[in-house]
Amino acid sequence: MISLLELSEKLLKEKSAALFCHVRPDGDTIGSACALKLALKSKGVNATVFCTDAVPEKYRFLSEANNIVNEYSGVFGEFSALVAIDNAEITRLGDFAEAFTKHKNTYSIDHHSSNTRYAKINYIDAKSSNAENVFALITEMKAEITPEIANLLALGIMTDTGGFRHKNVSARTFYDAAKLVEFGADMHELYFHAFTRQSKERAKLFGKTMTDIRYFKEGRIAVASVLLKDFKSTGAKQEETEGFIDFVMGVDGVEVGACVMETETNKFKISLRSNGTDVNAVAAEFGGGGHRLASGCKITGEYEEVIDRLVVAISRYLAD
Ligand SMILES: [Mn+2]
Repeated sequence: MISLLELSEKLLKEKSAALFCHVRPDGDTIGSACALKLALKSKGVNATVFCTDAVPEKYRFLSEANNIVNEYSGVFGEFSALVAIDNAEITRLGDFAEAFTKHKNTYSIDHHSSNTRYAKINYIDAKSSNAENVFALITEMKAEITPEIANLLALGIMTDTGGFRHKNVSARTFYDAAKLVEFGADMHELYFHAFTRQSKERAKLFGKTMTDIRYFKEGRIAVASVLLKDFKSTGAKQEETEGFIDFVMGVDGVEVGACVMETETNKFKISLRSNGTDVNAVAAEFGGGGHRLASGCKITGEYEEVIDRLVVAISRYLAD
């Protein structure tokens, strides 16, 4: 793998860079891409952030998040470099994946251990968030860490660690967070927007979903389901299910939690969490992936059949 120093030197020699968030963007991909954009611009590299999907409402309090481009009719050949940020697989770039594949100078900066090394230059370090990788990179670039950049990076760390609650949190995570506070990150404001505030519609969907959690294997597996009809009856949006899975993991006795979301009729996007069981392996059985304790996949089929297949797969990896 390329070193941080080499990566920094190479990027700073670029004339311009298109940075790509992943589909259904989260705080980490948005925060780390926008932070890198600002740092590159401060060093004379023209940069723009792209994302196939719209930025969720809750991240729009960060002004830079509103500059992310969702649709582009131009040719990416205009950019000397294309950089994927927090994308474990090329398909995570959505509509921009094809342009990325065709470009001759591509980078990937990511923290997923499952990263498929689809770019020409890959910098993959399995930290708790990709924002920590970008923080290290910006520091290496000797770009000024403004309060705005600090806020964007802190958002990435905060959201990918579930508010410093996930098992991926280490002392290193807090060192980085502490440094970002020194650079001006406002943890209270970030936490409020990322985790506390919600729409009335989301509050309603949350209540309904948690009332109907299904338990399997003596309660060791918990499945929260959000079906199309639930979105319809509450008015909540799909992006608003973020955080549901963390609540499920707090139920006594639960070792593996799943949030099964119907995205189109009979198409389900599944988020998996565990406190030890290898859910990366479970997700891989359905063509998905992620981390050992947090992963995801997609399964197509009738709802009950999907639940059956999922529970059978999880059960195989549960400890005896
Ligand atoms: Mn991430």
